[in-house]
Amino acid sequence: MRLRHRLTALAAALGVGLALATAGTTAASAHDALDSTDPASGSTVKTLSAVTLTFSADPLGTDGTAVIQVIGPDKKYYETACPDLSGPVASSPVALGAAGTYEVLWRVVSSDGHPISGSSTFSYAPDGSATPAAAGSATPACGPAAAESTGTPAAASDDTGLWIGLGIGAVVLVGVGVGAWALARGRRSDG
Ligand SMILES: [Cu+2]
Repeated sequence: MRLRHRLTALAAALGVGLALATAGTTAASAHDALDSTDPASGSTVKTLSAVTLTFSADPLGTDGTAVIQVIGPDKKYYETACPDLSGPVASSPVALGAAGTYEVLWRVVSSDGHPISGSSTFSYAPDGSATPAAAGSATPACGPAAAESTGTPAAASDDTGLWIGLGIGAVVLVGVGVGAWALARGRRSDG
């Protein structure tokens, strides 16, 4: 009898913990996702007039919340304006400089109201001298100077909700488990 009570309490505690962890996962997955980038991450282009990001839903607002920065091999900024948002597409004009590896940093407000961000790289290999190299700018044309321009994938912040959910679930699981154990122990000493 007593053992069955304890097992029932333990099963209930596990259920509550799992339910909370699952709730956290569901909330996190409501963020919009980046479906594609142009240029594609890791690709090489000969010419480029814009960087375009396509999301799984429409990002919110145009009032400075959407940022795309394009950083050249010389660490200068080569985007020439903030992105235009059109449905799920955010597109920024660029004028690239020297050949080399360029990093794209982006941040938008997901349609669920949460900021999401990420980065990718592409290579620029212009064909001869057909396109004059732009000078770039020491300061970004769009958004604040990037503290995250060292290549740290900001996309990791997408998972914050998931980890908070799992953390809360684990804490509750332990708490309820300890409570159930104490309760079962109390009953045992009563009997
Ligand atoms: Cu979200």
